[in-house]
Amino acid sequence: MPLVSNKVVTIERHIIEQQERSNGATGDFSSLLRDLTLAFKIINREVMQAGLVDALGATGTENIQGELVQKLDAFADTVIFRAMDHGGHLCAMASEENENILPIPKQYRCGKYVLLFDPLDGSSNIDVNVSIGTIFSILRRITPEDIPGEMEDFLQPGYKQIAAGYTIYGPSTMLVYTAGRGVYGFTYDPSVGEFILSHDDIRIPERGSIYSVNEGNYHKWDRQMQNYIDWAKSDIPEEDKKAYSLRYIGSMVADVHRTLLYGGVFLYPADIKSYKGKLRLLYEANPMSFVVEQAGGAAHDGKQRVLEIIPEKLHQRTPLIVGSPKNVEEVERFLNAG
Ligand code: FBP
Repeated sequence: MPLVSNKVVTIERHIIEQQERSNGATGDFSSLLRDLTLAFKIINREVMQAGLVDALGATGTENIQGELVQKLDAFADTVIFRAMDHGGHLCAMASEENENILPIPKQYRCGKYVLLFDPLDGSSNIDVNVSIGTIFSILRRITPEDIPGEMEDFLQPGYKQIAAGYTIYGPSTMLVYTAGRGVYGFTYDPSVGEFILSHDDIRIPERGSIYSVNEGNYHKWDRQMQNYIDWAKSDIPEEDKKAYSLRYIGSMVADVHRTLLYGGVFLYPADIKSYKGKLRLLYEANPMSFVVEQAGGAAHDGKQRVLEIIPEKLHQRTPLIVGSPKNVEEVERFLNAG
């Protein structure tokens, strides 16, 4: 089988090359990402054999979101923490599964970055073998160095992210990341245990004909959002518009990954039940918005650019409209119509 890329580049090599291009890089950041990649490989191994080992189902405990914690979610949460707590790069971490920020154990040095992560996104799909993923976001701390990280290090607007991305555990396992200079995709080759560059400098199509939303919530949306969805799925000859196709996996990582490659729009709007939307700003919306914007796309909450939202709480939620610039514009047009 011929190779897609004319050069075999591992993610570690790619990160170092990117760092070499950025002035003043210390290698600290590349080894941080290297440690994170190891965690993804361990989680991947567990996900791939989940049906064979006792990794499916729930732990019986509830997380801060009021959701039943899935065994694989708890496993991924622990693996990431353990892979990242002793490298000396981080001063604290925060995860969807934990109410408070996670301090670095006292025996380890505190570094200049904070890591936010959703250990396993799409948890409702874990037991039915549908694509799921891990999402991460990295910020530079704003509190003085060498002391434990604090809440304010996490409550920074999304445009301050220095890197973000996700790993999708699907038919193949891929890691997609940005460090603010474009978006790159790496496919995991278990036979050599490496993430290899397979999608160089990903650019989202300007416009797509796919919309992705849980239409089961239609009757909980406001009129403007209903109008957009009615328009999206209509043939309108006078506008030379064909009906868009609906695709919804129910794992944001997978739905946004498809949107990144095929174009279109993914939406999780606010509704009368969740008036702030469902998705979490800091470790779901911000990292995915940074990736999509870096690929030429757009991400809004219906009023403003997601990456400009000033966070107030660690687990705050936000409505999300993310995808091709032309499609996000269309949604905004309907939302701003009287
Ligand atoms: P978690 O699985 O990490 O809690 O994420 C939330 C999520 O599963 C997203 O991945 C997905 O887009 C959304 O919730 C699905 O929600 P719904 O079932 O309401 O459509």
